[in-house]
Amino acid sequence: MNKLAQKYLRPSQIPTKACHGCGIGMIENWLLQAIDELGLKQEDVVFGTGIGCVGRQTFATWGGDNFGATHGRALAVATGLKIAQPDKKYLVVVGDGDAAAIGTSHLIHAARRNLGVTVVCEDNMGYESTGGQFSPTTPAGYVTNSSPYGMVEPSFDPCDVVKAAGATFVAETTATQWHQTIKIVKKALQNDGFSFVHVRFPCNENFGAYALGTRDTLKNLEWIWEHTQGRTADGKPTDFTWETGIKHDASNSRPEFSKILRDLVRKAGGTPASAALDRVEGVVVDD
Ligand SMILES: Cc1ncc(C[n+]2csc(CCOP(=O)(O)OP(=O)(O)O)c2C)c(N)n1
Ligand code: SF4
Repeated sequence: MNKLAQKYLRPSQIPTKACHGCGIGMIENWLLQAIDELGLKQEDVVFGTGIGCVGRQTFATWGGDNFGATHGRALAVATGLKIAQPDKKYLVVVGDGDAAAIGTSHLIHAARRNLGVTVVCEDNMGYESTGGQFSPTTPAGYVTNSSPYGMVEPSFDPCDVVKAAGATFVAETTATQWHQTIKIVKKALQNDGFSFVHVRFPCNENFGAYALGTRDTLKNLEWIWEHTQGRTADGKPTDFTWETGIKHDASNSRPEFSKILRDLVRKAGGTPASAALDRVEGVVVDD
């Protein structure tokens, strides 16, 4: 186990049950690096997960507080937690089937409210835990288990959607961009409001096998890298290009949602946080 895993994760949850060469563990390691470089401790961060491979492989791996929920609902849970414990950092990892499809309504409204969470959408370009069906981020024309003649729908960009909804930090990166990803996650976590980080990664088992015809990790990574560069390894233009990097940075430019609610409670003469929790026996909240 590496030093960061020892420092931050639960030994009983490591190694995960992810397929060989899956990018999920690599991205989790980079999240830990970002957390570590910011000097955050286990007790400073609450780790939330959606469902699917991304959720299942990372659920309860964090050594501090964890929660999990079905698609979209991790943000509903995070909203309650942020209101109750505003000083923690909330890191929520979800799949593309969550952020770009079944959970999108929660995502849009968390962005609109500028809820103080960092959502990392780990995008393997399909519903992989359920057998490799296409999702809204599957590139047009690519074969999946449920699109044997190629994906007929145009691709959907969750970054555009959360930016339009009001997210204060939006960035896109891939599992081939280690330094960039850590830098972006650090910036995302330093925003008091809603941060969205879209990270594409290889699912060798399904997307790789169906769309690219290979389960080889390096070939899958190379395909992603080529599409960030717009060129194949032998110099030909790729069929499309993903622009990566920070897409929108208005960090700390407008009030965070739970703060608005606390201010409102004060204005109404109440006591923030305890106002929401005073009917729950045994809960003591300092604000
Ligand atoms: C609200 C809701 N709808 C449907 C499901 C069923 N479901 C579980 S995993 C999954 C696919 C997940 O795809 P994605 O979010 O892309 O994650 P991946 O498995 O690819 O990492 C679905 C549809 C669910 N858990 N919750
Ligand atoms: S099915 Fe794909 S995304 Fe899921 S654990 Fe295996 S390689 Fe990773």
